[in-house]
Amino acid sequence: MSCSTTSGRRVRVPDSAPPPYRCGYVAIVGRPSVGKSTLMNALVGSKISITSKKPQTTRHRIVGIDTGATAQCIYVDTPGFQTRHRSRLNDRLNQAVRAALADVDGVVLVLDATRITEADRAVARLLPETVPVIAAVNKIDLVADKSALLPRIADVAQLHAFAAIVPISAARGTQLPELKAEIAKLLPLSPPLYPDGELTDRDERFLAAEFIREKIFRQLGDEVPYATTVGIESFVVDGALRRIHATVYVDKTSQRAILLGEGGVRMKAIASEARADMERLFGGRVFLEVWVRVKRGWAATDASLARFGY
Ligand SMILES: Nc1nc2c(ncn2[C@@H]2O[C@H](COP(=O)(O)OP(=O)(O)OP(=O)(O)O)[C@@H](O)[C@H]2O)c(=O)[nH]1
Ligand SMILES: [Mg+2]
Repeated sequence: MSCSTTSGRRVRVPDSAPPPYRCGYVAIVGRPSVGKSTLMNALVGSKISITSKKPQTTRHRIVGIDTGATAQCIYVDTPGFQTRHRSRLNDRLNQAVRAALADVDGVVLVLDATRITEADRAVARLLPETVPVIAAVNKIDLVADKSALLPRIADVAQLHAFAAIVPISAARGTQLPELKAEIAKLLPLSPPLYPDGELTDRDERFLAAEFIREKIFRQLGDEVPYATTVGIESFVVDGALRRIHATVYVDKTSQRAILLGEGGVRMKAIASEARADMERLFGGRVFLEVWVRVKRGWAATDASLARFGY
């Protein structure tokens, strides 16, 4: 290799060529609530995918892009694979998981270090034989007695012929560099597919709707979040300000009342938290107006689900 000096003379630089660049797609799969979206956000270093304590928070395939000096990894976050409750929406979510597994260079199966369940075994059965899979055993911060991790990892090894098993804490960032190093080994040689700085394939409209849905999942009880979807009526960029009008659709009048809260206080709190997330990610001020409408049976037919982007 030669390079110019400030004096203009060319000198030989003795070091070897830089490592070749790697780039590829990696699907993040697992049963509901194991921490898939938390992990993707931590790997990308930005909040792209919404998270909550409630299972089935994620309803879409969402790409998060991590661009480094030697590799670009394009993560595909997926809905939790649901084995317990059959519904049209759940069937769609499961289809999204299967589709995400079809065309990737590698897979990260996320598991919960505190328990391996039948639902984990069901997801493991979906894993393709031809694509390498890494097991990320998450939430190790919840395992006080670290000696309990060894038998757990032995259980995990029974699920599939993994390329690697890495205990991590996505929430704390523990062992994520080790996980990233294992993931990078799975990527094919390729120039980056996305420009540096691009974080996701989703647009701000989609992310705005998701942030509202996250606050509903976090602030409300067990019923309403699952009866809810969010549509963006208008999204206008006005200089540095974004003016966003959103509608939250619920299935029943009673759910509308719960969502609004007395005098609309609950909806106000939801909108204000969602707006803060939007301002952080979009890097500018947001004016957000949210309406709540009853749309009976929005999740009951394939046609209606498709209209809401599922
Ligand atoms: N203690 C602990 N909690 C975690 C960790 N990772 C995720 N969580 C929590 O686990 C819950 C579920 O996280 P999500 O990232 O939404 O899980 P998910 O697998 O994407 O869930 P679905 O999209 O619903 O399938 C949230 O309350 C997270 O804060 C971790 O490493 N440690
Ligand atoms: Mg998720």
